Amino acid sequence: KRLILATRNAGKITELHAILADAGLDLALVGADAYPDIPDVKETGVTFAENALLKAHALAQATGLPAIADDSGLCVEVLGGAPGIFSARWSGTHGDDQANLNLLLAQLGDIAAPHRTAHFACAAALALPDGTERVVEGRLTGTLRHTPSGTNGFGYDPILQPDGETRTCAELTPAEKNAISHRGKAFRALVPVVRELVG
Ligand code: ITT
Repeated sequence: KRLILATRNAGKITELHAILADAGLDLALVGADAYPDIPDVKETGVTFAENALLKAHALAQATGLPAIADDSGLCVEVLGGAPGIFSARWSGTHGDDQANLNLLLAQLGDIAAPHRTAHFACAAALALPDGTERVVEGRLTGTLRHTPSGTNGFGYDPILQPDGETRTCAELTPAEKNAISHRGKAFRALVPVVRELVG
């Protein structure tokens, strides 16, 4: 039995394989890259959950297989929740992690630590070809550093220091990050749902 991973983000794919490997699902995970002819999904939703469902449904419909998708981002309190669902294209170029991070740091300027609170959010969606859908969410709260630190992970990891940590997400090992991350929490919560609905 196969399960489609409806994402083309390499950082997410690496983390999802690790998170789901521990779940003991008897399913072969097939990346969306195995279906290059399926066009990119327009993320027209206004929430992480809506966009995750759009991506999961698109791949489930196109492949006839169950699909899971991740929509995620960084929500900064002092910016009213931005970049939020626009995290991947904050600088204008989709997927340019370095430019996105630099722009965000510039926007925060020298705002002091107590006002640099933020959280990563992840919506994990499952869609079946018959239209059945489920979505669960996870969060990781922390503080944004003034300068990036660490080389692990992706996206905004070098600037988010999780609450209770002295290191940024990019200084944690992949296993340490997955144990506490928004993505780890969301997909661990989705696993029993996948087991029930897909097998
Ligand atoms: P897919 O739609 O193909 O899954 P995407 O990169 O377009 O890939 P999103 O729209 O969900 O996915 O954008 C997620 C962005 O949020 C991502 O590019 C990062 O900038 C940020 N982000 C999400 N999770 C993160 C994490 O664990 N660590 C750091 N940044 C993260």
